[in-house]
Amino acid sequence: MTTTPESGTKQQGKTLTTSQGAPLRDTNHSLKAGPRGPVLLQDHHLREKITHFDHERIPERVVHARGAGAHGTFVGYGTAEKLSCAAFLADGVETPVFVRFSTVAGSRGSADTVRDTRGFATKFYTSDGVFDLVGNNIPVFFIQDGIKFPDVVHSVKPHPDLEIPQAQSAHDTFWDFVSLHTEAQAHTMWVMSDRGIPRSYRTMEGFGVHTFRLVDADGGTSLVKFHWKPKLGVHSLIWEEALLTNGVDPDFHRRDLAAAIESGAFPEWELGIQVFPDNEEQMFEGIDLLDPTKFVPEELAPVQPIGKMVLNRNPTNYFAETEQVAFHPGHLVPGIDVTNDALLQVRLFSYIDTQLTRLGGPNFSQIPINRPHADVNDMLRDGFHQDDVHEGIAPYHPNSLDGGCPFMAGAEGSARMPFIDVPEHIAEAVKERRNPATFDDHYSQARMFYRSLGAQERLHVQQAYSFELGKCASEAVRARQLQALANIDADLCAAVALGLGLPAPSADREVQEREPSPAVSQVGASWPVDGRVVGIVADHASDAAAIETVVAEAHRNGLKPLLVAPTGGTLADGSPVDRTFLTARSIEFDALVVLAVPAPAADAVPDLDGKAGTPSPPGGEGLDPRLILLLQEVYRQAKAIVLSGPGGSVMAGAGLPAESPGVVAAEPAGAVEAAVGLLGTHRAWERLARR
Ligand code: HDD
Repeated sequence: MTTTPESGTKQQGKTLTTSQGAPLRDTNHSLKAGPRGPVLLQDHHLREKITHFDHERIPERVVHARGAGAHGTFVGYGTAEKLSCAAFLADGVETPVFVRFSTVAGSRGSADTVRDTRGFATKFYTSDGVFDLVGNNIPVFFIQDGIKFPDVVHSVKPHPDLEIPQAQSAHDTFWDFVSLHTEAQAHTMWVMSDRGIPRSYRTMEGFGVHTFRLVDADGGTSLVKFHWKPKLGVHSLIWEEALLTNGVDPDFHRRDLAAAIESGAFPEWELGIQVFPDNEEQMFEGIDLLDPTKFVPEELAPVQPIGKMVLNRNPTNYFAETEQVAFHPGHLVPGIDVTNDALLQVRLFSYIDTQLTRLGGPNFSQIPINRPHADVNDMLRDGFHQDDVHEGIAPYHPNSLDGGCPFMAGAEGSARMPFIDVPEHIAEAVKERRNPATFDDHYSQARMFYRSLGAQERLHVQQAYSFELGKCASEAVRARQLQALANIDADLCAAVALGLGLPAPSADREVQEREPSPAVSQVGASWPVDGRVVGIVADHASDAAAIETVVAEAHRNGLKPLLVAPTGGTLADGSPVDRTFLTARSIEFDALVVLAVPAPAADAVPDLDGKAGTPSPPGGEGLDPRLILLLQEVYRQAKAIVLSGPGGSVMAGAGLPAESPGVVAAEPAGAVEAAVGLLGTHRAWERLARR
């Protein structure tokens, strides 16, 4: 990782100065009247240092405050050329990008693996200016109209009296809102599914959510929905992992993204579009394309790939890049336009407005991370934090004094292709505050999504609702949400009601049946394993050749090996121990290869995290209790376990069945191959189904 103390900075080998460049001799003592004080007001360096520090923080984002960013490249396939004249979508065109992933509800210092929607915002620095695709990892949104955004956000944020709970939806105000404002039910269903706790930013799909409009070179238009498809497939944590991770490594997603890039396992996504005719109805198969609480199943409109994004460089400075990056759904380029989706239209106002407070004025697009790579010749002037030294005397149009410049795109003298607002016929309309009738169905897609999941995933949804509602104090809120679940699926409602100890209500309305969409399930497919983490349990007596072989094979297969041993130090092959039994925890590993069965150390240092208190199952007396805990957790989390050499006997000692899906025996030479075979499906799903 780049954050080692040894890593260099531009200041290495340089002399410390004030912000004005004056060299300094001492930054450890303030200027005083004698060694015992008082401190003198004239100490400019002291005042500058403290004043700057006092103003180091800027307001965090009102939503999506916690995030991680990365640089990369997007390459167009040219497959969208017929539909859009956007230059960056043309065949082989390479465009630099910066991506910021985020959670929505939590503050900047909250944990990564809470149950929440994730942001997936991409800035394309195209030759025609910046295009921002500001999406989420869930294809539907809570609300249909942006005017409700403050309401939904206030409901999920901590209660205003004590600012509790942080980064959680499991509390009364959130469920009060979503049970009253039932258009939020579909999005909530996705968040209660495994999608709400991703394994990694690298294993998330991304969605533009809204319907956008593509414009071709002749002005022809089509409606599209944008999708990011991860090379590694969609993969989530299970709830136990998410909870443990919040405590063990709150930076889990940040670290995973940075470590993958650092190690060369560059995260990749394909950008794809679902295409619909741009007609007056703006409907597709009974789905209103302007309703952002609905998605169009891939089975009805396939996702057609139009380009590939690779993230290959970590930020150099978190604040300068990840914190100061400013996205805006209105940052569009010729060839891509918005639709009348009322959620999108309100966003067009909100994003620029919020930057004025967050980044301190109207010139935030001059901050390096926000600067377009295309030529900027605007007539915007002055304001706080103005970095440009504009020349000329006529920042107005038309002018004759600055040679009539800058020219209008498309006019004589300008080579640039203009952004054309699509001429759209607005039907004769009455000014009013209401939605079309097609927005009234709040349940059919929640039901369809739930019924499209695998049995294990449905169980997780039941558990998530039971947990979240179980944390609500108000019985009226719990009962009202149960009514919404009754309209979605009677079995789901019954399972949650059972957990809450409340009666399960019957549906109080007819809900339209929709065909299931198997594409939304994570169960069943197999994916590449790049950058996945394999823990190798060994001890100081383990065979050097076996360790060497497993580590080398892991690297060869693009996995990240971590050597786990009872204590630190160096193993027989000369490799340093990466994790001791004290510092290792199941959540860090996607698979475990057990090469040794270390006995409890007689002189073990008293174990501060209570791991030593794990009871030994019958037959496990000879095993280190911390290894038993590790195995039990990895087993419960349905991760691959490969038993090799002396490691073969360890399952019984940990009270676990040796014969189980996802548990295999292999020689050291074949151990990693066995793990890779199991890792492709992300989990031993059958093991979860057994419980
Ligand atoms: Fe938003 C940030 C995604 C609706 C108002 N939003 C923000 C970010 C993402 C999204 C990924 C973080 C960007 C970053 O990393 O800096 N937001 C969405 C999606 C939505 C959506 C996918 C619906 C489909 N948002 C939405 C509405 C409003 C906002 C309806 C307001 C009416 N969103 C904001 C904001 C934020 C923001 C307050 C906070 C920080 C920022 O913009 O720059 O303006």
